[in-house]
Amino acid sequence: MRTQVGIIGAGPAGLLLSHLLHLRGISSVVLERRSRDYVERRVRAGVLEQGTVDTLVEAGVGDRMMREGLVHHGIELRYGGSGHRIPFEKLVPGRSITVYGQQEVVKDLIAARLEAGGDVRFEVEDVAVHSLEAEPYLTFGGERLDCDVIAGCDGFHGISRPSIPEGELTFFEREYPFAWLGILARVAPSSEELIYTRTERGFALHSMRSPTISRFYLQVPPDASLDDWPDERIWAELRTRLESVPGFTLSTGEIVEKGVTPMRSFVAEPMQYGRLYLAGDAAHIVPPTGAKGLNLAVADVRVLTDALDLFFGTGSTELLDGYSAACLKRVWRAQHFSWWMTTLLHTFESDDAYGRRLQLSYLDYVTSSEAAATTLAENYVGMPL
Ligand code: RFL
Ligand code: PHB
Repeated sequence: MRTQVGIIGAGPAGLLLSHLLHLRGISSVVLERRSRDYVERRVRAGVLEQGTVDTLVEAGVGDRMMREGLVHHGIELRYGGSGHRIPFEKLVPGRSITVYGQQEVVKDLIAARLEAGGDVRFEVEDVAVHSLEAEPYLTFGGERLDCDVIAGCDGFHGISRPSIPEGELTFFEREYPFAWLGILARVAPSSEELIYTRTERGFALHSMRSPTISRFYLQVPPDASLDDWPDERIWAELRTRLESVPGFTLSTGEIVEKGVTPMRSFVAEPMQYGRLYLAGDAAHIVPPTGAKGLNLAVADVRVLTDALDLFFGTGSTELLDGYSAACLKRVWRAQHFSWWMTTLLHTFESDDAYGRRLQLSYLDYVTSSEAAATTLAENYVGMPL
């Protein structure tokens, strides 16, 4: 078997890359370890930057998102007994975010790939990469796929990054002493916009998926087990943290999904080796507080598509050679923003009284100074692509 680009992973990065390449007349095969049903049900991100929305619309896969996505023009920061709105329409005019589940993006992309006759293979076993320096190929389940280029879009736990010889990559990493417990519930959102809450008991986030489905996250200890979090305890804790301002009542409902996510910052540099190019979570991870992971994956894929287009069109490797450097500028901005939002809003056990005062001082600054609020707003809606 032969294709131009062998893509490992059918997450947002791999699927979007395959679709964008198809639009430029470049062939690809996507190899995914899990089943189609599994990847379409995996509940993850929900906030799409303007640039992500524009990319999906331009690629012709944005129709359902435009119908069902919720456009938001602000978020609330809640702490110290009051709520403060960060108004995007005033601070970053013309830019907004769209709340639309990552698994809906994945469903739309899979449908578009299959409709166009794309080759997306699910439940593929033992994917391995070979001969990365010269004529690369992939093997899987006893088969061999020759290609010109391999795209490692297989997420943080994939095989692409670890296949790069030791010493070729530098890793930058930070772990956080907490995790997020996330739930999806059949209940109308109690707020029109997202609420990021800092309390002395920890962080809480009120998000949503639709007018009838809400999404919530709680800061929990890093080793938290779902067994310790029956539904009643989750609602009680969400109530305590989110009902920290007068007049706000949290509506509760049936919990339909629960999960615990560790929090990590990670970057591998460079994001390429020989003919292998890493994109999305395979190359970098951010804690979800800044809502940047999916958006970074989309930005990487845009850069890679242009580079591959030039390569297959003219034979020039100029853009491919600069792929990692081009992506890492945006990656590091998002790394800083995500780290900053995380340290601003979570409680750290190691925090002394001094550390807490610093946090509250910065929250006061961000919610009272237009300059500081604009910094938050322009990063949150996404720096221009
Ligand atoms: P993915 O989505 O992890 O997809 C990788 C795919 O590769 C497959 N795979 C393999 N396939 C073949 N062979 C192997 N050996 C393989 N190993 C792995 C996997 O099965 C999978 O299908 O990576 P991708 O495409 O780079 O996309 C990245 C995003 O998924 C991720 O950054 C976001 O979900 C992060 N994230 C958020 N990002 C946002 O932009 N906004 C948000 O609001 C947001 N919230 C979140 C998040 C992530 C979360 N979790 C659970 C990590 C909230 C949470 C709770
Ligand atoms: C989500 O809706 O899943 C979500 C929203 C904002 C975040 C993280 C996750 O910062």
